[in-house]
Amino acid sequence: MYLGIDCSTQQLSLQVLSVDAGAPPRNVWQHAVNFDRELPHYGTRHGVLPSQDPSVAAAPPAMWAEALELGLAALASSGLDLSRIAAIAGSAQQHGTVYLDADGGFSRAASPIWMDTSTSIECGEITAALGGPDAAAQLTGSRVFERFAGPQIRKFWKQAPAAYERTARIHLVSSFMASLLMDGDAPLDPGDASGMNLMNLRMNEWAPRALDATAPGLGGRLPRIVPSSTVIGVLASTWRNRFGLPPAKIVVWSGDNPCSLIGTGLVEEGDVAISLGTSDTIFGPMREPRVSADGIGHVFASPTGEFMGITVFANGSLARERVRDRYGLDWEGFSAALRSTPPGNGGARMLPYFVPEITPRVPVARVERFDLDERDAARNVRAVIEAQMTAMKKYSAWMGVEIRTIRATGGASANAEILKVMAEVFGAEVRRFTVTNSACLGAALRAWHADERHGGHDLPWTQIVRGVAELP
Ligand code: ADP
Ligand code: XUL
Repeated sequence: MYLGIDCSTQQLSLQVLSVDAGAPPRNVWQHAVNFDRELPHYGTRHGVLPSQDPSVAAAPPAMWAEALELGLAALASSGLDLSRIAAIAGSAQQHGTVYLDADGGFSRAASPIWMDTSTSIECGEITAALGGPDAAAQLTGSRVFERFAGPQIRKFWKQAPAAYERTARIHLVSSFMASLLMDGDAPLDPGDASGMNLMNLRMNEWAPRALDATAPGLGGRLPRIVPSSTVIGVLASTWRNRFGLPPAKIVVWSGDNPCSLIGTGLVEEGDVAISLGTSDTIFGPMREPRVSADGIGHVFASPTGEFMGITVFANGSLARERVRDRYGLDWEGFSAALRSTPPGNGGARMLPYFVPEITPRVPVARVERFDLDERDAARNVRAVIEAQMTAMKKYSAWMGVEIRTIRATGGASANAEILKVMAEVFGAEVRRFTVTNSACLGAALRAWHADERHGGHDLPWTQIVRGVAELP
């Protein structure tokens, strides 16, 4: 059995796959720990700490650690034969940084996360030092973006130099969580490390020029980078003793988007997937790193050893929920509104930037309506969805993939009416995955792949995803 864990913006999910000879893996158990509801003492809203400054978004890393305890406690009482768990891999929201001192305590209490947009000045400084936006993108796979780890680290060094000095290790959420499992110092995989503006994308190693452009003495504070299929340790005895868990192998964690690539079965260039989660993302595999010429989107390393193109939208589920709540609807009412309005919405349109937007870059939240009456609930519902889908189509063209089929995943992919608008806007077939949490599934599949590899069997990725992360 293989355990996948996904530490996302709003919750920690766990999933166990059972792999029996000759048959595709079966999902035998799953569980989720919602941060706001189950860990209310941290005071987060949608997993984020309230902030006076709308450009600042942070979360308490201690909350993620406590969620891991709750998740493993649930696993302990699942009734599964835990001794069968051979390996554990994980997925985490990308870009968030965790700062530890030499004793393993937090040298920064709150971790900036991917929704933070407060580092425009640092982005400019790093870009200039790297020789301009295109040079930065060619080196790291992306122009310098506010939420990426590099600019966030630079801001911390500038604003709190003493605390930076005290920091012995700067983890991403993924390597922080893996460190907790093995009670050690976990490395990063290239997929998550490509969300930092610090890694040489073609070499999968830290880029000295980018480190120098970011903060002094940074190289010694970063984890190592190891291939995505690496076994990095075993489950620490503290967890084994507390929860009756076996000495399972710990596989290096990755970002939620690289894990989703595997969890949607996208192991060869061709199709794309759209994840409608807290953020909306559109992504697909790439054999070669074709960096976006117009600075939209990113190229990340894929867990398969190749690459992935991705464009990220901050106004995903939270924007849909804002419109839903504004008109006192539930998801059923939201769907009914989509059914009752025509494609094109009779010309009524919305720019739905309820929070600062990543794609296109909108630094200050603002919502605008065109030929759209704010009191008209149904048209507002259609306007937000059509705006999201139109932006996704426009800003994914750089990936150069002819989109014929879209694999839909994420919480909102449960909504058939939203997927209908997606199909209309893209002029493509949209296929819903039965698994909505493809990041967690992808993590569990990565655990299987790495375990086989560790045992000397290099299973092809097409075999890993067959029958479980495939289109029905
Ligand atoms: P994350 O990116 O944090 O992992 P999920 O992929 O789990 O998020 O998606 C959670 C979101 O899914 C919720 O915030 C909610 O807005 C949305 N959601 C759940 N059910 C529906 C539905 N029927 N229609 C639209 N959105 C939904
Ligand atoms: C990716 C991104 C988000 C986070 C949170 O670049 O910012 O998708 O990974 O899910």
